[in-house]
Order: sequence, then structure tokens, then C-alpha cells
Amino acid sequence: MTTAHRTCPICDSVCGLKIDLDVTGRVTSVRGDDLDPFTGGYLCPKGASIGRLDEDPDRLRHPMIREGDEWREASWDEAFAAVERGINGVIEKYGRDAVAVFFGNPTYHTMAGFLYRMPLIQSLASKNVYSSGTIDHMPKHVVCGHLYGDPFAIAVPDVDRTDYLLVIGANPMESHGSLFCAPDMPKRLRALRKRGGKLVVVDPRRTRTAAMADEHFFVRPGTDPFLLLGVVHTLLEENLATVTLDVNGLDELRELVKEFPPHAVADACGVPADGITRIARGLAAAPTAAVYSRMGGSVVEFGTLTQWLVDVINILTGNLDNPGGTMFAKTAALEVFRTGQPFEWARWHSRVKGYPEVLGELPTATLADEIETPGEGQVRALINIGANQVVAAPNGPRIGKAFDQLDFMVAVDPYLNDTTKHATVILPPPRMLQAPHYDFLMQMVMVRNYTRYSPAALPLDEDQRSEAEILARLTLIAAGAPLAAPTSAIDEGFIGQLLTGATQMPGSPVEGMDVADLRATIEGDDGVEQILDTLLKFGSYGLSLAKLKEQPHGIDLGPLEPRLKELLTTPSGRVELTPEAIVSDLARLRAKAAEPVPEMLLIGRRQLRSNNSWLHNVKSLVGGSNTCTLHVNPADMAKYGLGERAVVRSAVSELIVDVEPTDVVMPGVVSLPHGWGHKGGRQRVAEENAGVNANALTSDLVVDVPSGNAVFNGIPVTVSPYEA
Ligand SMILES: Nc1nc2c(c(=O)[nH]1)N[C@H]1C(S)=C(S)[C@@H](COP(=O)(O)OP(=O)(O)OC[C@H]3O[C@@H](n4cnc5c(=O)[nH]c(N)nc54)[C@H](O)[C@@H]3O)O[C@H]1N2
Ligand SMILES: Nc1nc2c(c(=O)[nH]1)N[C@H]1C(S)=C(S)[C@@H](COP(=O)(O)OP(=O)(O)OC[C@H]3O[C@@H](n4cnc5c(=O)[nH]c(N)nc54)[C@H](O)[C@@H]3O)O[C@H]1N2
Ligand code: SF4
Ligand SMILES: [Mo]
Repeated sequence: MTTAHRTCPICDSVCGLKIDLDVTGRVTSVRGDDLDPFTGGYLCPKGASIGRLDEDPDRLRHPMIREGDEWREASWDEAFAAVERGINGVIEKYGRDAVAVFFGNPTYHTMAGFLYRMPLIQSLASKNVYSSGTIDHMPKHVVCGHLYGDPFAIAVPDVDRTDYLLVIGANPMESHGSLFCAPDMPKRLRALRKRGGKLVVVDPRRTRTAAMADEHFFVRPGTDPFLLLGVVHTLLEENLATVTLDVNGLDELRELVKEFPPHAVADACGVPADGITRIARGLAAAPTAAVYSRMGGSVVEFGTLTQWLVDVINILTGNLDNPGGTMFAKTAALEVFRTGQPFEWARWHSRVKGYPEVLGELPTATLADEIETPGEGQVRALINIGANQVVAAPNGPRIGKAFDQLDFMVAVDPYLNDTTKHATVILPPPRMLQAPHYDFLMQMVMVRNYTRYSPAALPLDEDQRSEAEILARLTLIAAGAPLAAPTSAIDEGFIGQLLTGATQMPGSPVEGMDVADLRATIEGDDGVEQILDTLLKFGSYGLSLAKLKEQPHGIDLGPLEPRLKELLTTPSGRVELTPEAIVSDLARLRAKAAEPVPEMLLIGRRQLRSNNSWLHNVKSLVGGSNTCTLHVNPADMAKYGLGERAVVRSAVSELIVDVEPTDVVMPGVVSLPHGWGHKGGRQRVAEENAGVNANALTSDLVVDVPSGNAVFNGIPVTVSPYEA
């Protein structure tokens, strides 16, 4: 038996795990790693099930090639040759923009997904780059790009030191935090209350987070900007603002919010005016306070305005970049990517709908348009990496049909599922325990600076390829390199670029040094480890791969410290409170306020034992509370005469759903979890517990305009009794 110490790769909590394996490599027990200085031994039911998830017999072991409706196993050589023909055939005939690439949620957690993303995008040189960022957090990047000049300068609530945490549309008790890496959230939130701090939650559902709060306000889905404008109005009108940063736009802000006093916005958002003033005064009076918002304030029609107002309030109350407020982490490996260049966006636009690019990406909500609409630049091939759009993207079923029109699609994915079934070739990455793990992106949003590296716990078999090798091969294929070219060329190119950049950077400790001499100092067993070693050596803490390997439980790098000055890259050198690109969207909000309120609005629901779509094939993670039901308030049960099943209709489609009456959800709102509706793949347990696809109801016609982000919360629907 061996024990592996590894970071759980599933969600943003980065829990350190202690995993016992028998001689065959089977997981016999999973516990939290209590020696991990950051995660402290915490784990959730998903981490505890990681053995069963990793050993799932339905995970693909070999590349798969589809011929008509039939799938057959193929060798790696044959599969890569098919990919080369498919991708290059389309490039030769139609040009590079005809090949799209999509990075799904797991690519934010795997080392390969992070490290090969830029090389693949660069070698593909297509305008059609997409990711799960535009069905998730793109509004936050837009806001940080415009306010601070750095779209990745995302401030996290300093939860362990704050006196007042206001949560707008997030449920960290069940999601474990998102863009907010704070393992063992229950303990941290309990500690906040125990030291006399306040927790206030704004959510159309009384979630587990709301249930433990001092105060919970129901808000009408999609209307948080009204509430937050009321808060800003109160702060400025009552002279409660204490701005500690150099800002531009304070006077303009004062003008803008004049029309939004609490009594004028209360009806629009459903939160009483005295509640809004209480929130504003509470935030201002607290010695320190942090406002935090995620999916409920992001995948909504006004996601950018919501995220903007969150940061504006943190700035106005003097809490942004201060202990106890919201702060910026200092990463061990990513500072070299902070180029100091001001934020640019809208450098090109999507072909069909003219949406601006953000971070070099186009909105997921327009991917089907780009595939279905003929003309120059039409998407005809897709490289799909760890993404399940048919159940995860707005109007998912339409995307599935669009995928069937492609000339070629390759999926890098361990499962044959609702989305990958539309591919021509599936390239399966190995088991999680066969992959090394390092959290690059989570480090940007940690509540304490920390780092940890987990080498692979199990070796690869002869007939397996690491995900790094798969993505490096795709990068070479996209670059037009022959199939015989070694994938190490990509790693060498990456390391060479990093070293050259460092030697040319004025003031860098290696300025002017010889790149070849530096290259000789880089260590690691393979390309991935060597890239990590390079990044750590040029990181902020003088670390190296060897130092991380010596400390398998992770390394504490200290509390967050104020550092906005280092990150700020706006042309003015000041924080921009009222960027035109954001405040111009207030016109759309005003128009919305004039529209009649729909009778019923649909929102989502994250479940503790789920993670989007891909954990439902493990028996211990489905059933009980983890089933796909529609939450309906008892008042609406009576109002609409509902029974056990109901028909939900949206502008796009309709679904027959199982109903669960509960007053956890407010009247006029129904809640359906996403990631369900498994059909036609090869996931036996998931298909037995199929549920329905919530994204059959969501529309790809409505987006948060400044960011192009999808809208999943606040969908107008009708609900009526189902009659068989
Ligand atoms: N257990 C579990 N954990 C997960 C995931 C999972 O599927 N399951 N997914 C992971 C991923 S990819 C992400 S991005 C994170 C997301 O992390 P969170 O954002 O914390 O998770 P959600 O449950 O989506 O929380 C959104 C909350 O907003 C509320 N809400 C809906 N509409 C509105 C609105 O208009 N206004 C307001 N104020 N609230 C609204 C919902 O009721 C819900 O409670 O979770 C991650 N962690
Ligand atoms: N209605 C509604 N829809 C939503 C949301 C919502 O709140 N409501 N939330 C949205 C959010 S926040 C997100 S992040 C998206 C997620 O959207 P996606 O990223 O498209 O969905 P996932 O379910 O995370 O699926 C990821 C895919 O990756 C595969 N996979 C798992 N592990 C690996 C791996 O190690 N490597 C590779 N290459 N693939 C792997 C899985 O088999 C699965 O096919 O969903 C969005 N969709
Ligand atoms: S909270 Fe659960 S899923 Fe998330 S990292 Fe920890 S053990 Fe893994
Ligand atoms: Mo997400």
C-alpha cells in the first residue's frame, strides 16, 4: 500500500488529500491532509469519492473514432492522424478562422489545460477561441480590466479578517467558493460569526449560506444592479464613503446614481428600501467589510454592471486592497505573465452577431451562430477540450445540432457523453491520479498565499498519453508540424520564451544573462515539470520545483498584503470608477426597468455532490438530495395547481420536470440544477439518473452585453401542471 498526498482537482477549494492506494493502484481510502497548512484536512463528499470517480469503468481508456453512428477504439497514431487530416483539411480549404477551439471548466484546473492553452491558441491563430469563461465569470474580467487595467486583478474577500461579508448571488457553503479560494468555507464562515462579524446574503433562495447568515434578503433574479445602485446612492448621499485609493470618476459616479435612491429601486429588485439603506450603513460602519458576488451576479443579464458595483462599493467603503476587505493574492508562479500592458478589448468582433472579443475570446452564446451561418470565416471544425456545452451552455441542444454540421470535431475528454458523442475523434486524458497537479489559476484568488505541487500518484501505461502530450500534439498539428515532430518542441519553445522574456526585462534578476546558461539550471522530470520550475524560479517567492517537492503538504506563503499599486495598469495610473464601456450599459438597465416583470423566473442551483455535468456517473454522488428537481415555492404550487410533475416553458423550449415544493425558493422563482439530462453517451450510472437539461430552457439570444456572458439566472418561464 502507498499513500499519495495530492490536491483535489475538482473545485476551487484545492483541498489537500491523503489517498491510500493498494498495489494494483486502487484507492482504498481518502482523507483530508491535516498537515496541509492551508486546507487543514478539509474535504467534501466529492473529494472523498475521488477514488471511485477516478476508477470509473466508463472512463475511456483508448482514443475513439466515430464512423457514422458507430464508435471504435483506435491507436494514438491512428487517432492523431485522423485529427491532422480533419483539422488541416479544414484549414487548407477554408482558412484558420474555420477551426474553433473551446476550453471547458476542467482546463482551469489541470496543469495541461493551463500550460498548453496559449501555445495552442497561438499556433491555431483562429479568431474563434471560446471557453467556459463566457458561461461563468467573464463580467469580472471586464470589470477588473477597465477599473484596474488588469483583467486578472480579481480581489477576494479577506474572509478570515473581515467584520462584514455581503454575499450577492453565491453559495459558498455548497460551491465551496468560486474565484474565492478558501478551503473549509463552513469553518471560515462560522469563525466570522463567532468573532462578532456579520454575514449578509442576497439570494432568491434561502441557501445553506443564507441559512447561516445574520440577515438574508430575497432578491428578484437579475435585478441586483438596482439594489447595489441604491447602496452606492446611500453611501454617497449620506457621506459615508471613505475612499482610500486614487480614483477617477467619483463626481461622475455621484451624478450617475442620483436617479437610484433606495425607495426608487426597491420595487425593481424586491428588496425593501430600508433593507438597502441598512446594508449601506452596515458596510460603512463596519471596521472592515467585503462585498462578494459570483454566479447569481455574473450569469445574469446585467452581470458586468453587478460586478462593477460590487467593486465600486468595496472601493467607496475603503475596503478594496485593505486587510479585512477584498484583497489581491500574490502568486508563486504567475507574476511573470503580468505584462504591465493596459487592458485592451474589442480588438475584433464575432462574425455573425458582432460581439466584441474579451481576453481574445468570443462568447459561447454565439458559437452555434458561427457554426450554422454560411459565409467566409464560418466555423467548420472544433477542438473541444474538457467541455460539455450540450448541457452547460445556453440553448445547449442547439449547440449539439450545430456540432453535427461540423466537418470535423475532436474532443479531449475522458467520457463519451452528450457533447463528445458529436465528435469524430475523442482523445481521453488519463486518470486524475496519473496526472501531476498544480493550481496555477486558483493562486490568483486565494485568501492566503500558498502553493503546493502534487506529482502523479500513478504511472501511465504504455498505451496512455498524458493530457500534456495530447495538447502539445494538437498544438503541433495546428501549427502544421509533421506527426513525427517531438512534442518536447512545444515545451522547449515555452521555456525559451519565458527565459528570453526574463533576460530582457529591465530590472529582472537575470537581466542580460545568457538564455542557454539559464536553461541549464532548469530542473524537472518532464516538460511540464520544467515549465513549472521555470515559472517558480521567476516567481515572487524564489521557489523551485525541488523546494515544492520537499514539502508535499504545501507551503504557506503568508497573509494577503495590499498590492494594488503593483497591479494597476490603467493608462491614467488611477483606479477608473466609471469606465464608459461599463456605465454606458446603464441605458440598457433603465430600459429593463420599464418592462413588465415576468410572472415566473427560472434560476439554477448547485448541488453539494455535483460539479457541473461530470460527476454523475459515480453512485455515491447521485441520489438523495442530489437529484434533478424543480424547486417551487408552496404559494406557487397552489397558484398554478402543480403536482408531482410540471411543464416548464421558456422562449426556447419546454421540459417536463419533477417538482419539489419548498419555501427555500422565493415565490415567483423556480430553481433547476444544471449539468443533468444525460442521454446517448456511455455513462451508465448518469443515464440511469438522467434528469433533464436545464440549458434546454436557457436562451443564447440574451447576453450580458459588455462581456458577452451567457444568462442562466432570471429566465422568464411559465410553469403548468403536467398531464400525461
Ligand atoms: N458542489 C458544487 N460545487 C461547485 C460546482 C458545482 O456544480 N457543484 N461548480 C463549480 C463552478 S464551475 C462554479 S463557477 C462555482 C459557482 O459558485 P457559486 O456562484 O457560489 O455557486 P451557485 O450555487 O451557482 O451560486 C449562485 C447563487 O446565486 C443565486 N442566484 C441566482 N440568481 C440570482 C440573482 O439574480 N441574484 C442574486 N443575488 N442571486 C442569484 C442562486 O440561488 C445561488 O445560490 O461553483 C463551483 N463549485
Ligand atoms: N444553467 C446553467 N448552466 C451553467 C451554469 C449554471 O450555473 N447554470 N454554470 C456554468 C459554469 S459556471 C460552468 S464553469 C460551465 C461548465 O461547463 P463545461 O466546462 O462545459 O462543463 P463541465 O460539466 O465542467 O464538463 C467538462 C467536461 O470535461 C470533461 N473532463 C473531466 N475531467 C477532465 C480532464 O481532466 N480533462 C479533460 N480534457 N476533460 C475532462 C468532462 O467529462 C466533461 O465532458 O457550466 C455552465 N453552465
Ligand atoms: S471542496 Fe470537495 S471537490 Fe472541492 S477541492 Fe475540496 S474535496 Fe475537492
Ligand atoms: Mo464555473
